[in-house]
Amino acid sequence: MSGSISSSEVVAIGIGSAGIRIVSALSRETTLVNRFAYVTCDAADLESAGDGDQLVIESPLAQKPSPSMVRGFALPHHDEMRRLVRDAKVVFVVAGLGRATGSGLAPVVAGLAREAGADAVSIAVMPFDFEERLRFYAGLALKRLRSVSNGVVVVDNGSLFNVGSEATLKELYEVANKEAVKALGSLLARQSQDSIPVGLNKVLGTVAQQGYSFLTSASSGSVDKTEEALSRAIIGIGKKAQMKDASHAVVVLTGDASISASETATAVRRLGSMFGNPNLDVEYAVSYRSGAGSQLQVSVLASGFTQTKYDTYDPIDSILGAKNNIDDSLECALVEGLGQIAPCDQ
Ligand SMILES: Nc1nc2c(ncn2[C@@H]2O[C@H](COP(=O)(O)OP(=O)(O)OP(=O)(O)O)[C@@H](O)[C@H]2O)c(=O)[nH]1
Ligand SMILES: [Mg+2]
Repeated sequence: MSGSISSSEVVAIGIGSAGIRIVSALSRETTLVNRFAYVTCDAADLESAGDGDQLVIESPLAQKPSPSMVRGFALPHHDEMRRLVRDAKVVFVVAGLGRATGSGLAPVVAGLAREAGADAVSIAVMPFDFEERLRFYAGLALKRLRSVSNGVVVVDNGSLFNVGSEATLKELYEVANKEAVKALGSLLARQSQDSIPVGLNKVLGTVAQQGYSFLTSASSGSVDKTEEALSRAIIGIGKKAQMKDASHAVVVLTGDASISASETATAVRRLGSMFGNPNLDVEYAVSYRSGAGSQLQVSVLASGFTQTKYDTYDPIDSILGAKNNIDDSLECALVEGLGQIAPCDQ
């Protein structure tokens, strides 16, 4: 990992529909990232895009492509993608996995960022539990991302609760994005009067552990708000990984100016026992927000999870194990003879 980092060299790139929505919202929240870019196969995704560079990779097909087909279409655009990461020290690559664009391109962009000398931190939004048919590609893409990135942070749509089952998908996305962006924004905050930030180097040090990191958050306004928000924030991790595998964590408390030193100390102390690892290495940060009322928001970034439920999303992997190279053999699917096919309107 790099030494001290100046903020002008931190880039966040949103890929595909989910990635673009999250990075657009993050561009209004973070004070640490100052270059943003958006990459997609679907120009409609850019309607929501914030400021920053935009790259549309046109699909020559009418049918829905697969992730490897998207990688094929993107081959002529590698130089444009390299331009997006030029001079970056750290590149955050944000994508929802399981469909074509994010699964196909997030590993390409992370790989190019690393080749260009940057630290690549990928933020992978994993499918909701009801999106079972997306699991296969999501599992493959996650493994690919892990192999090309310095660190992979999982934001698990499946661990969301507090959302009524009658909510529409759009409402679910909005809730998920608000949580993810609040958590990311509080991690990626610069020193200011109203925050004691964790600092980019500690975030990088936390995610650069073996395996995967999870980013979660929750809030509470009860009398026991620190305890309650903490346990609600991390409960979802236990559904996808072994809690005790956590080796490093960063906890950010966001609330009004009344967050006390003892609340912070409680959070730091409790986290190790909640994960079942008394040696958990915990960093913490506090962010004061006016208008937070009595609500305390807790964001937790925990790392060191070498085995996750996502390992089983690719069923072939459980059979072949290390010998499984299915996605490598489909690295880029080029649609042969496409140039010769006459368009239908002739
Ligand atoms: N949290 C969150 N998840 C989303 C959002 N949009 C999509 N997802 C999830 O992200 C995963 C990938 O979906 P998309 O981002 O729509 O897919 P894409 O990368 O644009 O791929 P294609 O449109 O098929 O080319 C799925 O599991 C979606 O449920 C969003 O705004 N927020
Ligand atoms: Mg899309």
